[in-house]
Amino acid sequence: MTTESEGDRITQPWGARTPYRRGDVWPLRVDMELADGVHEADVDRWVPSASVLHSNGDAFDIAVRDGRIVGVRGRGGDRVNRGRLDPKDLFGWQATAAQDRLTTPLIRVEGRLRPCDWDTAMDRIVSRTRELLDAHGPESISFYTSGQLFLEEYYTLAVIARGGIGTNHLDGNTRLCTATAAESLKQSFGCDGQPGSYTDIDHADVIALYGHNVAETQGVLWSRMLDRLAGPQPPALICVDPRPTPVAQHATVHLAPLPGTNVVVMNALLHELIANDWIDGDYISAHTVGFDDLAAAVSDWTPQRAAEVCGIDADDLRRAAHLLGTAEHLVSTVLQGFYQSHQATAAAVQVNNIHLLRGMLGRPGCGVLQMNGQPTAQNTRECGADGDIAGFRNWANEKHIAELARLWNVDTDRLSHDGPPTDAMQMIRLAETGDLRMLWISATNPVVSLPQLERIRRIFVQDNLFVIVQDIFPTETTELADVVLPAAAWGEKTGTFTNADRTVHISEQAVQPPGMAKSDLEIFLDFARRMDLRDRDDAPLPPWHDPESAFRAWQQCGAGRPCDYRGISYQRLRDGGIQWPCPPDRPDGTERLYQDGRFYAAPDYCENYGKDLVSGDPWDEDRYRDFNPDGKAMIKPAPYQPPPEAPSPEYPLALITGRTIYHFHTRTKTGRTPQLQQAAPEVWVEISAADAKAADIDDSDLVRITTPRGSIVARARRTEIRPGVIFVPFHYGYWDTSGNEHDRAANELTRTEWDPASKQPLFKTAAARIELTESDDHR
Ligand SMILES: Nc1nc2c(c(=O)[nH]1)N[C@H]1C(S)=C(S)[C@@H](COP(=O)(O)OP(=O)(O)OC[C@H]3O[C@@H](n4cnc5c(=O)[nH]c(N)nc54)[C@H](O)[C@@H]3O)O[C@H]1N2
Ligand SMILES: Nc1nc2c(c(=O)[nH]1)N[C@H]1C(S)=C(S)[C@@H](COP(=O)(O)OP(=O)(O)OC[C@H]3O[C@@H](n4cnc5c(=O)[nH]c(N)nc54)[C@H](O)[C@@H]3O)O[C@H]1N2
Ligand SMILES: [Mo]
Repeated sequence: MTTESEGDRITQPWGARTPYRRGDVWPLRVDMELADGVHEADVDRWVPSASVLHSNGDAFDIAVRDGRIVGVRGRGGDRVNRGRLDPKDLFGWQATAAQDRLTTPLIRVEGRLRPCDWDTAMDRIVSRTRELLDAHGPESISFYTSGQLFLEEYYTLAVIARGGIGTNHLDGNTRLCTATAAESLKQSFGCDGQPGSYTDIDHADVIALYGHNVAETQGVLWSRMLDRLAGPQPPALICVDPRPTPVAQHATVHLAPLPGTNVVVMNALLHELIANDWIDGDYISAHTVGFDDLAAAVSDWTPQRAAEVCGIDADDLRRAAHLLGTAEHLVSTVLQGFYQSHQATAAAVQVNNIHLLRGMLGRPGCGVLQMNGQPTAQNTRECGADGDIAGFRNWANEKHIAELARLWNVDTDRLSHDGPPTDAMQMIRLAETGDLRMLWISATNPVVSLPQLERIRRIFVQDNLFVIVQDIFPTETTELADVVLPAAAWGEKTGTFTNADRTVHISEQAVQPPGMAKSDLEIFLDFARRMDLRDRDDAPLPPWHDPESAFRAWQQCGAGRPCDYRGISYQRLRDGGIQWPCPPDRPDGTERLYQDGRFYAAPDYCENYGKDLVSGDPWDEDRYRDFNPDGKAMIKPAPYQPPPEAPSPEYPLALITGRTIYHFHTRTKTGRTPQLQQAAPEVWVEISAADAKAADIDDSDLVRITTPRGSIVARARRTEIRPGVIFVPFHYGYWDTSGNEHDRAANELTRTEWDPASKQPLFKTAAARIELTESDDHR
């Protein structure tokens, strides 16, 4: 075992290599970071937890000394990270102790936010909720939550919103994040739930990454890949990304398509698999429906034709297809370069199709990871705190609705289900039109993260919209709120959450929250009690009172569903992560789904009845039963459609947005972490040498970037990005932690536009122009 203390993990984000060979167990490497002057022996207590700064689920213990968090140490025994930590894991814990935490509730009085006590803030919320329920009914009330709370908190909120208040307007920022992951899994396999496992990396001979910069966004998973690359029998890597990411730099084949043309890349790869007969006919006929339609749909997509549309080399496409077609153990990962780009669900489903055509599922080394991004996004989805309903149930299946009503002991008609649960983009639209009058935001910062910010600000300040924001810091969004509620952060509360490969971890309270801050669970339960929400027998709804009792209620809700947690307990989680499904007769959990070629797709069991991938029109039960009576995996093709906003003479560049390894989202935590903030203090724009030259721009010049929605100023950074494309990280809001304002938020530029099937916004498809700017005054 190597123990890595510090080193320079800012310049060496992935640490030292521990090479291993195919089929071996990934070696241990325990990483640790402690506050200056603190040694391992000085630590009073180690409290089990996992990272909340990405979806990887890196497990570690929090070091506590004198009632304060003083560091973290990776858990060598955990299946996910085998002790490793990435830079945000190593340093990010410092943020919760920042001086400017929210410590009291705030209410708006004569235009200004003023501190108050909990009774005053909650009374204001409860009286407004009651007024709105009386005057306009439950559909005037909405909740916009997160992918960063705990399972217990989402389940509680779902019961309150859907079973207590009776509104259909509950979604998470997971809509911006993994709505397409969930939708693509439902479309192909009938239900959400990651087929693959991280251990598949240990066995793969080809790893294909589609729009996924894993090196910067799940650094420990990338370390696993780097260690395979450094060992004997390294896997081949395929990278589909317009930028020269670290993944692209290590790739055997790098395809850099024009943004918005992913479906064409995929159709050409599928064309080649079929044309060369690199498919598993037995698997296809035994376990799938829909192959003939796919074969017809891709028959014209020769590499030559696709290469012209995507602006790439046809031979590169052929080389990638050859690797995919001849792999014996293929792992694919998909993330925002597909999910936030044009034809998101359509493209993500084609990755599933490759695995179905090749029969590469449910065996070691054969897995799809339709990745998550946020640490607890999987739980938002499974608890039904997003546009799904709890336990991956089907809102259009009366029996599923009746099951939920029974579990929650409420009348079936309390659960609004005339249409699909409202998605976040539609909720914002309803707020804009005035139909929605209360928006309760928890653990998300939409005034930086939603597209077209000028519009979002305009909507949030409307007089007839009552905005509640529950956060741990003041943000661009709390600034516009009517009531602000101070929440306890990670490390200050207990709960469980599930990573991108279905591994559940526990995170226990290590220290006290500051001031009057309370956990999100306590806040939601307090609201339910003050509203006097009741079930059919007049008992309080929800009936639980703390994290563990909420967890036990959730176990009942997930019983018999894929997200079955019955074999998991807080006590067992203290020893390390466990993968669901974990029914009582399989207490060690389940490494891979679909090992037996059986899917969660039976018409009576599936999570939805499917959709048209292009228009998003939902199918009804009859159509689903016709297409897939036996609940097999579904192969669905998608025709290409050109992106909605292509470069033009006025806006000649394709603008994409995304992340850097050092920051998390709107930087409320990483901007308050000295090492991380120093590593990436300001916004920049990546531009190719050719485009920079054409616009007379040098490295680190200040430039103005303009789209039809707005403009921002950033420093130019010349890279090997594909010419015609520019990239802006979206981390920098118009505020900084000192309260200064800047002209720099990427979402001033993005469009109000979404994928019709998953309703995920297109943060990676817009046209822009760029020019030198003289102004340095906003720095
Ligand atoms: N350091 C860090 N890690 C994080 C996060 C963070 O903020 N910071 N956030 C977490 C969350 S919530 C998420 S969702 C994940 C996101 O993780 P990723 O999806 O890996 O990150 P992004 O940078 O958003 O986008 C990935 C890549 O998509 C490429 N791309 C853009 N447009 C297209 C396109 O049209 N086609 C293709 N093929 N590629 C395209 C971009 O060049 C970019 O490199 O990261 C998680 N981990
Ligand atoms: N242009 C562009 N826009 C994007 C993206 C992109 O790639 N490009 N990516 C999208 C994606 S994938 C995502 S996930 C979103 C992320 O967007 P957001 O969710 O808006 O970003 P965060 O900064 O993570 O906001 C989380 C908020 O919750 C607070 N918080 C943290 N912990 C707690 C807690 O325990 N309780 C409470 N109550 N609050 C807490 C934090 O302080 C912070 O204000 O952005 C989306 N927007
Ligand atoms: Mo995300």
